[in-house]
Amino acid sequence: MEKERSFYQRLKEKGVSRRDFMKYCTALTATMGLSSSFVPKVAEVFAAPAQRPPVVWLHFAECTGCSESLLRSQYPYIDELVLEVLSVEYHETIMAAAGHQAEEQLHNAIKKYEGKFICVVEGGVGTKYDGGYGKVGGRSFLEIAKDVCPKAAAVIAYGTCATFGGIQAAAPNPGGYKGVGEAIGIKPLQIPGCPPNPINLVGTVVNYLLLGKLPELDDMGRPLFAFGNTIHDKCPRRSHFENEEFVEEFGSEEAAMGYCLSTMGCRGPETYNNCPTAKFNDGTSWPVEAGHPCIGCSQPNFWDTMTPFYEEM
Ligand code: FSX
Ligand code: SF4
Ligand code: F3S
Repeated sequence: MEKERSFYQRLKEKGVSRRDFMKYCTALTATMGLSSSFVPKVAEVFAAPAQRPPVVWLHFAECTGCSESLLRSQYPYIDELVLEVLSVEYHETIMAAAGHQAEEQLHNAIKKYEGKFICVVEGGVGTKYDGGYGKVGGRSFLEIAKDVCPKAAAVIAYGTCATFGGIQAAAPNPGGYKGVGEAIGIKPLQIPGCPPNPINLVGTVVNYLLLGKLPELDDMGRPLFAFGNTIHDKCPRRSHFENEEFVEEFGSEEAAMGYCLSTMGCRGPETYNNCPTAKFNDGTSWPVEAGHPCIGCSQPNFWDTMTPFYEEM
């Protein structure tokens, strides 16, 4: 009770009402595919966490957009998520330590929590030339991944770079970049998207804390609650697609009327993700709603298979 009261007090100080927070929990519960009777339980995971799993967050080859998207998820505020729900032991972007001190923190965390920590991987892993195309602290991404991932209780590949290799794996891919699973021969839970939607990571973690297990996955290791449908399945422009009402030019009247973007290169029919329902920035909008075709950012090898983006397939 006391824990809970102080949680709501802290939220209030940040300008988040209890009602706003419950709204977030309702959206999160729906995204996770759970019935609304779970909303109070989901809220409790944040307000009075029973356990705080240690997390080691690795950065390999990427743009850091994945961390950025998480840092911009308004509820729960990142510090609440990081400090209250998870115990983040190592994360290069947000940790205060640098250099040798940071390296030491990584080694200590792995030793202390061996077999117990969640390893979140962001970024692709170079496999050619002994991983020579990317290093942190003198060790290649490949070496770090091989050392850290097998010691984790669970590995979450977050973002298209970590899941499928991403931009650095695009042709001609001189560094032999791959997703972390393929690079070191493991099967991580995969949350693709460039960037991925933070609600899908939060949903996965809350599922784990609430139900004591990871969510149900498809054959690529993606949570079904987020990747069970295509963009096209749930697209609000879908009726225009069926009526063959297409946008022929950006900025046109048809674009403003919300016509289908298939003619502008939309890859929604081939892309599995929950953007139409989860949306970004606290449910404000998502690419197709904002008038831009889906570029297929959560699909394997989309830089090679979905380009040129603005041409109809
Ligand atoms: Fe990749 Fe994440 Fe795209 Fe960027 O770090 S999925 S390039 S949004 O940031 O890995
Ligand atoms: Fe499908 Fe894209 Fe058209 Fe939406 S805009 S209906 S996802 S083709
Ligand atoms: Fe990516 Fe398409 Fe969603 S481009 S963010 S999967 S709408």
